[in-house]
Amino acid sequence: MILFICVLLYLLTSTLTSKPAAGRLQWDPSGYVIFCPCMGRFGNQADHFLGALSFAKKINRTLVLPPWRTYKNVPFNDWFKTEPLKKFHRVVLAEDFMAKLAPIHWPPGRRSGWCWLPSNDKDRKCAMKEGNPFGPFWDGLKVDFDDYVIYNIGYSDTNTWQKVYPPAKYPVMAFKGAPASFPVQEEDVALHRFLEWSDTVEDEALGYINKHFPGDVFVGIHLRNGPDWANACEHVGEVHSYMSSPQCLGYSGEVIVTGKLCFPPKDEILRLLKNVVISTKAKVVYVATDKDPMIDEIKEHLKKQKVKVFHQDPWLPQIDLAILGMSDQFIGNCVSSFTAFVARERKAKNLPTSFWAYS
Ligand code: GFB
Repeated sequence: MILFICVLLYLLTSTLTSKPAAGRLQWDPSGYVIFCPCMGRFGNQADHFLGALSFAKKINRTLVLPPWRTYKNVPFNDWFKTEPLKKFHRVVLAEDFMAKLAPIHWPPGRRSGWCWLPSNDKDRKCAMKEGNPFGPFWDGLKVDFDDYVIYNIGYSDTNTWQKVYPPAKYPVMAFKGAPASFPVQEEDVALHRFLEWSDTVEDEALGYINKHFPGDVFVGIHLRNGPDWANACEHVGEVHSYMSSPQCLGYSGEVIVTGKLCFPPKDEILRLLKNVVISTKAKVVYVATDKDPMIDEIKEHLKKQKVKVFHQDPWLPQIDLAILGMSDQFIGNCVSSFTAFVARERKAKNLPTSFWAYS
């Protein structure tokens, strides 16, 4: 009898002190999508992320939120909140997935890497971890692959994905790259409203604004003018779509991408900026750039308008992005996905954006 009471008491107290079910991660029988954001830098990765989010929703699998990739893996929630994404679809942080779910449901020995390869490719091997950033990305999550799945289905053909790869047989789709196209598809642009900056990024951006120009109307500009960009713009030629150009030229590809749109000349930058400063009655210009902030030229050209010009080289490019997103008017580079990130965020908040050499 005493033993029975002791067991009963133990069971009762352990139930009362255990964590609530809501805090535990439950395995999703509908399966998971995880991918390496391995193409390009942050702007490219963000485009791909939105496409992957849309894909995961369409095939009804939980999206594992991958770390962003710089020279290292940066946990997704260092830069973005996870809760707003859950209003759109089921998501779980990669670090939680690996720590709590993978050891039981996707253990070593049962991990396949997924690669798209053309059907006529004779050497059909999926080199999931070959090269940088592929190897370091998966190493960061402590994932090795035992096998691979080669597919040849387009990401928009979601019915086929569900039919061919049922979750009971394929619980985790671990893609070598994002299951999405670049740039982000037109219908997925609006998903950006679920991407909200983490408190760390937002506080730092607001902290800068409040310290340097609190309450002032300000124009944010993005000058993408480093040597890699100059080089990329040399290849524009006579194309109808180049990198993120659909964000201003549209997705139908009717208009040609000009060299000026890609690498706007300084006189165009000064001309448009002056017009915008005058029309918005801005007191401040905030310059974000990867190379030349044109501070002296801007100050000289806007002498009469008496604007103050600010530029920092923040330790995180995301601080520039967040500040640009908060500006009263933003002017960016139509071909750059760094600009595209800001433009999408502003569209979601109903804030205006203009592009250099585009009217
Ligand atoms: O973001 P992203 O993919 O945009 O890559 P693009 C550009 C990177 O350059 C950013 C830095 O992620 C930043 O690290 N950068 C560019 C900036 N502009 C700024 C800025 O205003 N402020 C700060 N702080 N950093 C593509 C690349 O870049 O350009 C491709 O993703 C390729 O890999 C292509 O290099 C030519 O779409 O502009």
